[in-house]
Amino acid sequence: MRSRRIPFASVVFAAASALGLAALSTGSARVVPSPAPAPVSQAVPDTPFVLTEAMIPMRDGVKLYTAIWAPGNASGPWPFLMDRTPYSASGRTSASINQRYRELARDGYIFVFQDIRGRNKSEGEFVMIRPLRTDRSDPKATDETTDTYDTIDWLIKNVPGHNGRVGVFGVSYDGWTTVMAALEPHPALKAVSPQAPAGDMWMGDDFFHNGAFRLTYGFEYSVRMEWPNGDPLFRFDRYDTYDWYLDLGPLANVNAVHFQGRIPTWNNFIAHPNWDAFWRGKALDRLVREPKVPTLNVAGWWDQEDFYGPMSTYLAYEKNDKAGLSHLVVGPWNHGGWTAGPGDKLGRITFGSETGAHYREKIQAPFFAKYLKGRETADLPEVTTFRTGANVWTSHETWPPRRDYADRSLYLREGGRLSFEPPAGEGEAARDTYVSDPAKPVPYRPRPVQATYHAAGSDWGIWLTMDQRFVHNRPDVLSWETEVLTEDLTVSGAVLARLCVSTTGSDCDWIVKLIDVYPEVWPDEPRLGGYQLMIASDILRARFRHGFEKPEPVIPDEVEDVTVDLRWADHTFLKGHRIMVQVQSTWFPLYDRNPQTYVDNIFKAAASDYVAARQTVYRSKSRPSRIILPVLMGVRS
Ligand code: PG9
Repeated sequence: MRSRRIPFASVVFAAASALGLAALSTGSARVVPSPAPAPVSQAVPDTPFVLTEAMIPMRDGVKLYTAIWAPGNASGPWPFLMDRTPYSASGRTSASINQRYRELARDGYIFVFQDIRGRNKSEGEFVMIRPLRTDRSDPKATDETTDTYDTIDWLIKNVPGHNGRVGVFGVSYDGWTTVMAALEPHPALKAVSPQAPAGDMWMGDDFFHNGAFRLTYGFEYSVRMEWPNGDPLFRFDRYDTYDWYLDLGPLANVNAVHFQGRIPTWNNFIAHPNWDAFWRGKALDRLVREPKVPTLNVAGWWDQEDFYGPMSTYLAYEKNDKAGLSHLVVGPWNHGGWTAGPGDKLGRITFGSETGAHYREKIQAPFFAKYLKGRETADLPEVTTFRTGANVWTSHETWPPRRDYADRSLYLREGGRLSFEPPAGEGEAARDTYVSDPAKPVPYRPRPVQATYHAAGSDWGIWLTMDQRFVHNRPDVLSWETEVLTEDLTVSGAVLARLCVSTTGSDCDWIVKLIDVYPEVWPDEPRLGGYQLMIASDILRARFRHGFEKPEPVIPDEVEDVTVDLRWADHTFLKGHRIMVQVQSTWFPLYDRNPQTYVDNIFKAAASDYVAARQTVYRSKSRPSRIILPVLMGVRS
């Protein structure tokens, strides 16, 4: 291995304590005004990074390709910052490191990028979200935890110019490897930042949500990662993949027509349709016990891939975080949206400040500087969220916040109304119905639905912020909305839908969307007049309504309470806006179509199993349906 050492006048970046700004409100939440735009100084010259490449041996002899980029214009010692990835550790340049990691690069780190086992230039076999090794007595047994340990050990012993401290960070898959790195940390590992880690692929991240299969992502991602020796992107012969997936027919056709059993991850979907040991053994919130090193968990409110992962991992750490090592930051971002660009908007929605730049300069850089460089920086709040709608950064003592918030039920009412007053009526009139037809599923985003990784671009990254009017008033989408709000209403914490429902089928999906409806006249941006912005949304596959490990058929026409977990939000519905709830039973092709006839394994359903069903949502005094919102007390419509 070669390396270079050249003296360098360390650029000391003065980390302002933006997070310590004076609080505007009392209680457990501290609301700070959004900082002035463009906080990042562009005046600091780039650091010339020098590359060293190494094949680092693991305990079983497998060698992993590692790119080590050290500052070439100064003497250290520097800490290491490592990203372990399945997406290629090579191909970076000094310029691209300065661009992507500007705030960190000018602080001075040795950046390390490693191809995980079986990917790109590394040896060994790739296993999608590799489970922990089972035989702990075998000194040669490996997993991502041991691979990180062995890599850190090698770096510390072989790379000159370091200060003995290592940080690990990464987004999504790399966020997952970051959590694994900290499970059994090497003594030199001093800080980690798991960002959008894929936490539980069955419960709420890329491949399933609450047991409903994420068809587009499950199909397209597993081809990209596992197609044998071929073109990594599936060649759809339709631009609108809504048509392509509909024409595909039952899921069994994927292997019959396209994969022929050659994609291991697809075969695992078929073999493990329920929340079994296969999925639970990989779920981060079941693997982590307590944070062992300072941890900065990062999530985006409109993350189209892994929102559940970072939130549930943080909550799992919190159960045993006696030393206060773990922190959470949630911003108005899509998947990885905080890593690049100003973050002042997403799709059509604007945030009034550069939230991504703020995160990188005021939160991430001081976090690593504190634990890897020993620099005095302002204390990081336990939880920092960007409160959407109000567009302010807020800090909390806990997540979900407790003090100052109370759960309030917003009831589905007659005439499409939504109200904090429960319904009084009974009988035939106190229900709404629609027909859910798997032959004509509701699109999840306006068509054409481009392939996730389409070379000419795709709206995949912004779909969660898209105007929901494109399905409003469809006969198979129900909507209820409040009057115009006369005061701001802030919700902060966990959001749940408790629906009282029935279906004529023996299985179905319930999809619930909590929506902020903008005023009709929106002078700054007229196209936002009446905009329907999703704040929280999710799906429940009814077979799992009594538990995720064991599916059960639905009894046709039996009325039951079902809970759709809409996860979390921190949002102010501003005065002049309305709150809307939409309910539907297909969300295609994001989710596969539920046949609506119970079969043991939907991956094996026949075309004849797919039937239309009449769905009923009750909203009577004895059978209320409601959304439970954690409302900031003293402020309600
Ligand atoms: N969301 C991607 C992913 C993570 C983990 C497993 C499968 C997919 C990613 O962006 O890495």
